[in-house]
Amino acid sequence: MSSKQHRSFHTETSNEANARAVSADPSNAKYDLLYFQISCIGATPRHILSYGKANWTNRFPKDWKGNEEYDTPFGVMPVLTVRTDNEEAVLAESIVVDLYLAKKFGLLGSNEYEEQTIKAFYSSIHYLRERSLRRLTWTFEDKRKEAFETWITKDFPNWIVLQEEHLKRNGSNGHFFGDKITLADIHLASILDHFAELPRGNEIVDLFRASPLLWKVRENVLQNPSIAEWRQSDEFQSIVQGGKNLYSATAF
Ligand SMILES: N[C@@H](CCC(=O)N[C@@H](CS)C(=O)NCC(=O)O)C(=O)O
Repeated sequence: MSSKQHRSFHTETSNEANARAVSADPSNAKYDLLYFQISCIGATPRHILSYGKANWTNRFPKDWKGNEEYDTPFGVMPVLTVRTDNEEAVLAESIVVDLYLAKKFGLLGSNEYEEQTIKAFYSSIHYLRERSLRRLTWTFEDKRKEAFETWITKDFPNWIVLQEEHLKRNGSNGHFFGDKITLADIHLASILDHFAELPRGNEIVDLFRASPLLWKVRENVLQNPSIAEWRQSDEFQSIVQGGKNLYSATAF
């Protein structure tokens, strides 16, 4: 067994100092997002940080296995470091990072019911991606084609039809809940970036494109000027290419 230990949540700085860092007003904080140079889990926090016009940087691991992985609590990314002038704190796990940033940048609605409902949509979107990672993308090599057929004919269409009911009842306005961009809308646009990087991913994205209600959500997110600016950057393009390169290993 390795003697190396993963990063602890008990740090050299006090719990109170860590709390001050994560509670800092976003205008006084710098955000550092550690994640692979692919979209997948990184897409949502990157979109939120862009949306919020945050002072933020991407950090791509350079020496992950056996080294940088130990600077994370669970040996996985994303990991978000929040820095103020005097303090810094680290947050781990995608759901935690997404919800934390969404709260900081006003993407969880304007009352408790809106917040919990936006989180419900977020969770439904999240698990579509997470289950597809396990059962479609990284399934057994000899099962990939069969898995793809099942997902493209059943799992994705069923999910789309169900979400369309909710989108209609929200007024077909291109938002999952309410009348402005929320974490749920950003998460949908983000998982579509992930699917687009997969082999035959265009066929998956086309299913969503064929749903005007869902596609309108994506369009609303992409039309946000700060998000549009991020997506036009060379770094964004390098991430998309990174995803395509990685997932080409799962071609069938
Ligand atoms: N439960 C974690 C899972 C994160 C995860 O699996 N991240 C992958 C990349 S998508 C990772 O960092 N893998 C590195 C490794 O397994 O060595 C979360 O949701 O943040």
